[in-house]
Amino acid sequence: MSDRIRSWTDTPSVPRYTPPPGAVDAHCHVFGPADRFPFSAKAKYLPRDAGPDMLFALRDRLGFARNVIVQASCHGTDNAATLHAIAASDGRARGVAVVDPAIGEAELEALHAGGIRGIRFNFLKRLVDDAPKDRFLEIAARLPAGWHVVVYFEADILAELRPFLDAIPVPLVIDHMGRPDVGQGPDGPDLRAFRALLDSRPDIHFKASCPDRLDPAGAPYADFVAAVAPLVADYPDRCLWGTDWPHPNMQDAIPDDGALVDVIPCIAPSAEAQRKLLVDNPLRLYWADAAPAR
Ligand code: 0GY
Repeated sequence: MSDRIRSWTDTPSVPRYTPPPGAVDAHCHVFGPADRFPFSAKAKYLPRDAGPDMLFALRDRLGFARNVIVQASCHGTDNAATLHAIAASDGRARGVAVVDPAIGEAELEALHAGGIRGIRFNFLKRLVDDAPKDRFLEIAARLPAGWHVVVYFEADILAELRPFLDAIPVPLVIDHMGRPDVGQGPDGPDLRAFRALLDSRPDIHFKASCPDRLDPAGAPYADFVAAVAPLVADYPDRCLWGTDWPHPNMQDAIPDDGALVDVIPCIAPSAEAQRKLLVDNPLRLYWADAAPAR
């Protein structure tokens, strides 16, 4: 058997919580299949195949309608696996690409036609060798209309990143709220700094996601809920949610996707907050041109 890593469970529980019609899992990935879509020579981890059939089966099991597929770092800047999954989704997936900042206009247009609506800048040193801020700013300035930038960073570099983030001329989506230490509580320094970022401009969204990465105590993720629920309450039109399936690099603490879904009503208690988090906000960012039926 392959020694490539498996970071997901094949037997997630069915959640007790039922998402509203049209709900979007706005942060997930596909891996391969590697015989068709080889991993990058610079990949920092080599996962087993987790292709679109598996993703869409999970989507249905968890009660979601759509996916936003984020290009995983193990595929580098070759977005073919992500585009393949979007093409297989029957209009129910869109995506976020990772591109070489030197990418040409025709390639960007081809990504748009393939369902891509944003690009991701990854600042995690364990995932990427290089995050050239000056070149990122250049490409951010020439994205197709309606696109945004997704940024992945950890809380300890937020202050250093602020001038860069402030200079990005398109809307931002911050992965996993910039990975705050949720053990500090909702008023701890990490979330205070993150709120200051949100308050600095109105076009920053965040993914209220990844209790499994942020709360080592595990389900029901009490520290995560205590820290994140106030953020969702205070910024109801700026939050997204995602499973993060197939949970890259989580092979030592594989989460139960059903338990992750059951966190949603704890961070977004009302039906209105859930609809914004799961339907209205992601549709505005990813399906603005399509106005899909709920
Ligand atoms: C995530 C997290 C991780 C990995 C990637 O692109 C990736 O490989 O995003 C991680 O290891 O923290 O949220 O998808």
